[in-house]
Amino acid sequence: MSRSLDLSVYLVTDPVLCAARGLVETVLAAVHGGASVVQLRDKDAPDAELVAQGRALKAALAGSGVPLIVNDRIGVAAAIGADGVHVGQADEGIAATRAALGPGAIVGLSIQTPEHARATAGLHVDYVGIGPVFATATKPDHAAPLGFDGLTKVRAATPLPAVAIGGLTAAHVPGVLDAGCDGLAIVSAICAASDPQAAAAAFRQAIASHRDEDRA
Ligand code: TZP
Ligand code: MG
Repeated sequence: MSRSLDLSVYLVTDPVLCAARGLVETVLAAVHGGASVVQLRDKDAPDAELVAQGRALKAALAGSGVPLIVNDRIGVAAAIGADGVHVGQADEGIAATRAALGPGAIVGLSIQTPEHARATAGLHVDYVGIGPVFATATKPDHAAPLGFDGLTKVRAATPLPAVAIGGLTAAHVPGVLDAGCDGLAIVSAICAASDPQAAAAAFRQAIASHRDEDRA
């Protein structure tokens, strides 16, 4: 990876939960609050629509230093000129993803088990997303929740940077960081918040406080 990646507050967008405020407005509010990565995730939108949304997001994020990552769709990520792509176990393999986007792209991979974590050895992946930590309505087809114990075990099985995902609120920051993760990936606790900027800031603040406690 050619740049340093701050996974602390990793915002994942949802088309329904961002609809009231608007996708770009919700993302910008979250970034002003301290979101450090943005993933554009929409399982249903046609490619052309997602490309248009991604281009608008990329323009809005210009100069912020916050990378834009596209969920699943490599061709869409390439068309947007996004910073990277996030794929799951059932998506295109990492080698093909990397070949399509090049060595400088950020490539993230969802993992659910210690076996998945160990299987990342030798793959050119920049970070893993581990989850779900808790059950969540945001991803109806999610695997069995890991809880913090399961999260700790999966996280321990790979040295890659890692974000946790699934049912997370700012109250879960200590548990996620103590499990060894580098950040939290969040959909509803930011996108559905009445104030996404304040919600992102609450995650940021909780992470800073917990890191300070660890240093004390
Ligand atoms: N992958 C595992 S859980 C999940 C994804 C995309 C959704 C997390 O959403 P929320 O609203 O933060 O629980
Ligand atoms: Mg996927």
